[in-house]
Amino acid sequence: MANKISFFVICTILCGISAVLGQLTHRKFEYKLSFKGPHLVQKDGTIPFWEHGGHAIASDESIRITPSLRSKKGYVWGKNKLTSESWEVEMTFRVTGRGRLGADGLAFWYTSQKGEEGPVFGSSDMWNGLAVFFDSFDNDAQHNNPYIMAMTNDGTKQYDHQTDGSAQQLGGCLRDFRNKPFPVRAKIEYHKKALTLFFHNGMTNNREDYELCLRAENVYLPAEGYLGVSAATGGLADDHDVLSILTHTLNEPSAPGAPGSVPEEERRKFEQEFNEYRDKLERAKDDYRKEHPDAKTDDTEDEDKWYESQQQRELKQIFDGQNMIHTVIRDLNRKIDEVIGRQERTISQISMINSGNTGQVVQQPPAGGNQGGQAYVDTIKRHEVETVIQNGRDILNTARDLKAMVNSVSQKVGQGGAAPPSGYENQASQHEVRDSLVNLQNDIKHLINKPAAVPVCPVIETPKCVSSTLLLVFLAVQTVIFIGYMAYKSSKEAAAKKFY
Ligand code: MAN
Ligand code: CA
Ligand code: CA
Repeated sequence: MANKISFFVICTILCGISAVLGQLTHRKFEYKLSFKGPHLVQKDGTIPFWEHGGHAIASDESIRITPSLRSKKGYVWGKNKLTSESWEVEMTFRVTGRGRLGADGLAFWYTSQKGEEGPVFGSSDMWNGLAVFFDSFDNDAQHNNPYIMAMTNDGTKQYDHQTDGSAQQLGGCLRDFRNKPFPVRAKIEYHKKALTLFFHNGMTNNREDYELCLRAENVYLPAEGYLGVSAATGGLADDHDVLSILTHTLNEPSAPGAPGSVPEEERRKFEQEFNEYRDKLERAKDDYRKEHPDAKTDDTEDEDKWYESQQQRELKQIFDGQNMIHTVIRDLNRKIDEVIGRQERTISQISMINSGNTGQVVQQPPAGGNQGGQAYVDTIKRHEVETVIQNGRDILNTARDLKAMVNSVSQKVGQGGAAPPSGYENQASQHEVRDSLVNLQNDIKHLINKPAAVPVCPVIETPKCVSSTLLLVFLAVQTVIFIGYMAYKSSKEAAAKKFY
């Protein structure tokens, strides 16, 4: 059912189009009378179907008819003749210059003979055919340039450059075509002996932004002609660049023998053939359906199955995008879970170590992979540091006491040498020394026992402790002095006994 409806719709549209076409002229692009970039020139610098000369320079994108240098003339001419009665030429170009004023302008030609380098915008005067001038410079000082004008010539008239040909024109319009943001365009249409000139001012890039510049009826141009463009500079100069020339011939479809028109008899024959083929196809389809009732219906009947709508496409894109976001978020979630797990494991290990080895410096690999980084160092706590410092102070004080005691012992030894003491004094001294030694012994014991209760000195810098070696040295010195003193005493006593 759907295909029948669409068939009727198509038929109706086709009938409508053919009815309209019956009234319209047939437009045919003439590639041999056109040029357009890119790749405008061939390797040898020539333009297919065109020839250029004078100061014209062809590049890939455009033909520079004149550079913006003084007194230059250039041109480009089609090699082939335009032979159609009606035609349309669209010329895209730029006229650019740094000065507020530029000169002299550019001309489009349709002439029975190709022009040569000459005085009229770079081409020959006394032409036979049509010229359209884009006259930049106001030679007659009428403040009416840049100006676009059409002028026909039967080969007898000389263009009046000094008056800008104002008395010779077929028609025209005052339009500025210099230094526009986009290329400017002119569409020259010659149809049914009427000349129409449209102009696009290059302020937009929209190809359709044409406005009417002139229209003239009963214009009789040569039946055949060459297309050309020329330009000239004088005391002032502009770059004159032509980007393209696109030529179409215009033919009446009803005209017998007109290219593109189909005779009525042939049209009927084609239509009949088309109907026969269409009926045949429908019959073949019906037969197939009867033979294969289980077969899937022809999908072509339901175009929706084959094509997705714009809305469906957008929804699909949104769905795909959201799917991607979802996947990424899921991955992130997984990674965060991993990291949290590792952190928890590490924290529990640290707290275990802390509770089991209080005050010890613990080296532990960090959680969450800090591979290659610094080793983890457990820090000693403040109260532990204070205990260590206090111990150091105690040791220092004890050492001072020890020193004082040693000093007093040595003093006493010195006194003994100078004047031998009495027996009572000797005994008191011996007691004193013994007491001191007992005190010293206790102190040392105290010192030895005390560090066992406090933390081991950490690796980090702490106040200096008195080492056990130093203590032993002190002890040894003390013992030697004591033994020496005792020996001295006993020798003195022996001497005294001898004396008594
Ligand atoms: C000079 C002459 C003129 C020309 C202007 C502008 O005055 O060469 O012919 O039109 O410069 O270029
Ligand atoms: Ca002029
Ligand atoms: Ca003027």
